[in-house]
This record gives sequence, C-alpha cells and structure tokens, in this order.
Amino acid sequence: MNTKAFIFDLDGVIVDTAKYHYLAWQKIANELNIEFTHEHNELLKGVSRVRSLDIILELGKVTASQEDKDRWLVQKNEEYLSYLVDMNESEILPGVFPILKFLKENNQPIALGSASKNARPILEKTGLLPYFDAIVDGNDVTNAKPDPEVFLIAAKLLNITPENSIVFEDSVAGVQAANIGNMTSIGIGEANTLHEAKYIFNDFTTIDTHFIEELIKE
Ligand code: B16
Ligand code: MG
Repeated sequence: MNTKAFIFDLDGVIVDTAKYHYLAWQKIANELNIEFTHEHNELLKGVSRVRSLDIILELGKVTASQEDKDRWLVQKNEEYLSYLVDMNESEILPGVFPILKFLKENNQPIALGSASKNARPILEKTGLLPYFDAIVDGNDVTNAKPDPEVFLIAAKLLNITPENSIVFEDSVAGVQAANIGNMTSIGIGEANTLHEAKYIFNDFTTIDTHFIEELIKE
C-alpha cells in the first residue's frame, strides 16, 4: 500500500471553535463600538489572531496604538481560552474520529496544519493528540495561509512529498494554500465557497473509507 500524508486543519475541520472565536472577538468589538456579525466572523476563519484584530479594526474604521492592540490581543485570547476550559471529546466534529482511526489502522501519517496558537491544548482536551504524528501550528509559521508554509512544513516532518499530501480545509485561504503547495485539497463545507478544492464534502460524515482508500492508492 502507498503512504500518503493526511494533513488536517483544526478550527472548522476537527472542532468548531469558530463559535468561541466569535464570542471572544465580539466582546472586544462591543467595547470598541464596532458592529461584528456572524458574516464578519467568516472573514476571520483561518486567519491569524493579529490579522483578525486588524480586520475588525478596519471594519470599525478604528486606528489604534500597538500598545492597545497588544492589550486587546491578550484580552481576546484569555476570553477565548475561557471557552475551552471544559472542552472534551464531545466537541470533535461528526465523522472526524472514524476517519482518523481508519488512517491510523492503515499506517497513514497524520499531521495538523493550523493557524491557531492554541492547537495543542485543543488536541489534548479532545483526546486526539496521540493520532497526530506531527503538529504544525501558528507558533511554527511566519507566513499565513494562502501561503502553503504550514502544510509544506507538515509534509516535510512526515517525510512525504507535497504531491503525495492530502489537506482537509474549511477556509478558502487554506484550500488555496494546499493548491499552491501542489497538494490534494479537500474542502469541508459549502461547495459555493470552497469551489477551488479538488474534492468538496459538507462534513466528515459524508466521507467514506472507500474514498480514503482510493486516495491512498492514487
Ligand atoms: P488562535 P485554523 C484558525 O485556526 C482559526 O480559523 C482562526 O479563526 C483563528 O483566528 C486562528 O486559527 C488563530 O487562532 O487565536 O487560537 O491562535 O482554522 O487554521 O485551525
Ligand atoms: Mg479552519
């Protein structure tokens, strides 16, 4: 059997932490009198914490000192982490665990490729840490998606070429990063939004192990 690298994004693919990011950013936005809706939150998916704050400030046409920005970034993360305290395996998105298990049983290397600096504690709390052979997150990269850096580092750590790497992503920038990196992109979410992906599924419950077997054989 061939060996492929399977690289998973975190937020929106393995767990739905977007709702917690939203609540935490909303608190900051409220304090600054900036309107921040669910539609606005879509703009922050897959985007780094620093860039997310800049987007929110741009929305409100607010200019701020670096000192203020640093304070809000700390405040946002503290608020976000407070939502993760009680996180457990029940927050793993439907269908994800059976696929991870299938990949492990078939000796396929698995990596995480996320923009989040909180990726490790999330994998620990959900009990998924042992499934990952490599973890590349916001602490390891200098270039944000759509730059393929995060996925290229992950493939390298797994000792697999980009052409033999498969990326699961829920954000447009993440799909583009996989494509730019010459990897197979699998979009998880709306076909309209993720049309640049090679394959698109609504969620992991619609991915069967036969499809994964075919990917491994390709
Ligand atoms: P943190 P992903 C991304 O994770 C989120 O989609 C994005 O909304 C968030 O701003 C970013 O992580 C940074 O997260 O504040 O925890 O470092 O989708 O790349 O797994
Ligand atoms: Mg994501």
